[in-house]
Amino acid sequence: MLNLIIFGPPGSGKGTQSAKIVEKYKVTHISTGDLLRDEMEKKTPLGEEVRGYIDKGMLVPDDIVIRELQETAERHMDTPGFIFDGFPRTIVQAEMLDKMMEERGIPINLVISVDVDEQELFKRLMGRAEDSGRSDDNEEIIWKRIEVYKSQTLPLLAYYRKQGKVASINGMEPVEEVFENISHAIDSLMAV
Ligand code: B4P
Repeated sequence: MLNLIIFGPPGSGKGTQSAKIVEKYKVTHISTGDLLRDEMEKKTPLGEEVRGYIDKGMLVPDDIVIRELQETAERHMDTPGFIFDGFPRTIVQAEMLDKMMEERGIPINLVISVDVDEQELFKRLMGRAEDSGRSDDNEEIIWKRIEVYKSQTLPLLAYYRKQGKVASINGMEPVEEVFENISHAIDSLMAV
């Protein structure tokens, strides 16, 4: 099984690259951002609770995100692999994911870390704001999301570096070049 995490700040291209990885490697895409936005669209009590965090650029509490993730992953255990997009975002989430995957004998193989500088992140997300309709794509909240990433999510890189699983990719290049470099990292892993 090929189990990947795509890791990076908001606007680094995680969603964009995940779609291409799914097409090429036939893994199952799980984006916690998408799962949470689905809940918001359904306007369920859970969706309204989630909106309170996302609209402020804050992380949704671990227990909610972990439950969503586990339920979705359980439904796809017959897959040739997973790409986790936007998950984990905290150490608690990472430890839970490691436990879930190791218990099944299907550990995470590779963490693809996509690096993009802050000004470029802001530019991309403001560009997307024009047609995304996403309530968290606006100037004030974009900066807040970048701050939250730096304080709560970035420390995870050290967690995965200790496990020797991180491939750093320059996300400043055009989409196709970023994908070529990601493919190279995955192919090298599969050749071992
Ligand atoms: P996400 O849905 O994960 O949103 P995101 O970080 O903004 O990334 P996304 O994948 O959408 O954008 P991408 O970089 O592909 O999370 C949203 C919110 O949900 C979080 O703030 C949080 O509140 C909550 N949440 C989600 N998961 C959570 C968790 N695990 N725990 C707690 N809370 C959680 O693309 C951005 C733009 O860049 C696009 O317009 C794209 O076209 C462009 N782009 C991409 N690659 C490019 C390139 N190489 N060159 C130029 N432009 C590029």
